[in-house]
Amino acid sequence: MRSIVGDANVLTDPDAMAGYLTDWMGRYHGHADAVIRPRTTAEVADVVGECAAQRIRICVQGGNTGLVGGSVPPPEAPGDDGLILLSTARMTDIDDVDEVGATVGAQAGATIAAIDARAESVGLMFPVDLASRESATAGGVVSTNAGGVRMIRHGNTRAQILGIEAVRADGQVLRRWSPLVKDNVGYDIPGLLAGSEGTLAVITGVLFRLVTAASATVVLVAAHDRVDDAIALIGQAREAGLTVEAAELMTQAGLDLVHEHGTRRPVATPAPYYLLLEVSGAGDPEELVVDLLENGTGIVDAVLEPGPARALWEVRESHTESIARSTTTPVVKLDVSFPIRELPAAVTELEALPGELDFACRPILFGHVGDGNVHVNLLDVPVEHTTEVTDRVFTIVAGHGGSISAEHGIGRAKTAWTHLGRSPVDLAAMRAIKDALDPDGLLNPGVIFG
Ligand code: 2HG
Ligand code: ZN
Repeated sequence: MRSIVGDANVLTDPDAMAGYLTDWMGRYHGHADAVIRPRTTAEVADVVGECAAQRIRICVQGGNTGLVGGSVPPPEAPGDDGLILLSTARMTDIDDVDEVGATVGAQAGATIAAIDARAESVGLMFPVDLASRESATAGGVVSTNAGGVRMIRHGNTRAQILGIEAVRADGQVLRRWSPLVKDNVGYDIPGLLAGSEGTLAVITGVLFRLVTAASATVVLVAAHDRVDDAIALIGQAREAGLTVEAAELMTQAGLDLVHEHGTRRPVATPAPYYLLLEVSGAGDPEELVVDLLENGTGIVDAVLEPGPARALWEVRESHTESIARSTTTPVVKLDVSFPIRELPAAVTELEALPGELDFACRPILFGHVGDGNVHVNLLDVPVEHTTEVTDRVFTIVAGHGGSISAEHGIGRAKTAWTHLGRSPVDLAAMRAIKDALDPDGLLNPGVIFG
């Protein structure tokens, strides 16, 4: 490994490796024999080829901001073969933007913020955005098929991929790198690698499509007594002729928590539910928004600001960190989704859940509600009750025809529950793909399949 990436990029000292072997929440901890930091695709290919020859397992890590343990290696188990952590931290190159085709190529370790800044420098926008933008990477958002706050407008990460470069488990480089938006020659391998969580190949580069940002946006936060009214405002905005750029639900409990950690309250009147909407529209969207707020059902208070309205977004985006700082035990974080029509009943059931448990815990619900996505965060859950509480949430999810993973993936956290979302035949097809592309099971062992 030292001869491939250089001495300085093979870490074996426990202190130097520590940050790579745990996630930032401190929930997942693993073991690796070394952390390897390649700079180029050729180096990744040599590293993976060497690992294949020696049957050494590989855990791939980008920004390590995933929330299901997918980028942290498994704990050491007796009899295990060797395992390296392959970090893409040094693979940060971003190509010049193709302004005519509206595409940009990036190495796997380039951050979302850096790719977006490159797009912005020519008046375009990277269509995936999320609170962890300064750390999350191209390879990471593709591996997890990240959703984020712009999904309602531009689709998930899979929808932004035109080409991909990845190193297969045997060390061969697979490069499908074409700006063609219509190109149906056989299987959609870039689409398959999106959401594969490092289990099928090591993504080294991605060719993304870019979009034109809305010329003027308005951000509003509306306080509601009823969750169904909050959700209905999204449809009312569309009916008013506005384009919905983002739609996020928050609750009083979430706002209280972020306020305790220094974020200002968006409106003066407290209410159980808040909807943050970012909208655009031809002409003057602000006029339409004023009408919307006057006519919207059940609005008890509201505020609006011209985009980007970072202070309003800060209220929403500081949830994850405030939760991490406040919980007394590792937070139980369950990223789930529901059909839109089921959302009001599902949110009510999720909020009632702590009252049915024989231990105390604090629920904080928020998320990309326009996509049916709710981030269920349960704070202070005694560690021994993690599985029980997860089961209870997933029972509610299954009861409403939802998904146990909306956008974070399966990682190590949800492997025991994939049967709730996929049939045995479907799971067997996934297993067959895994076995075909990684027959020795060297890539991200323990992720998705357990
Ligand atoms: C977000 O939407 C992320 O901010 C994190 O997906 C969600 O912390 C969470 O549960
Ligand atoms: Zn999210």
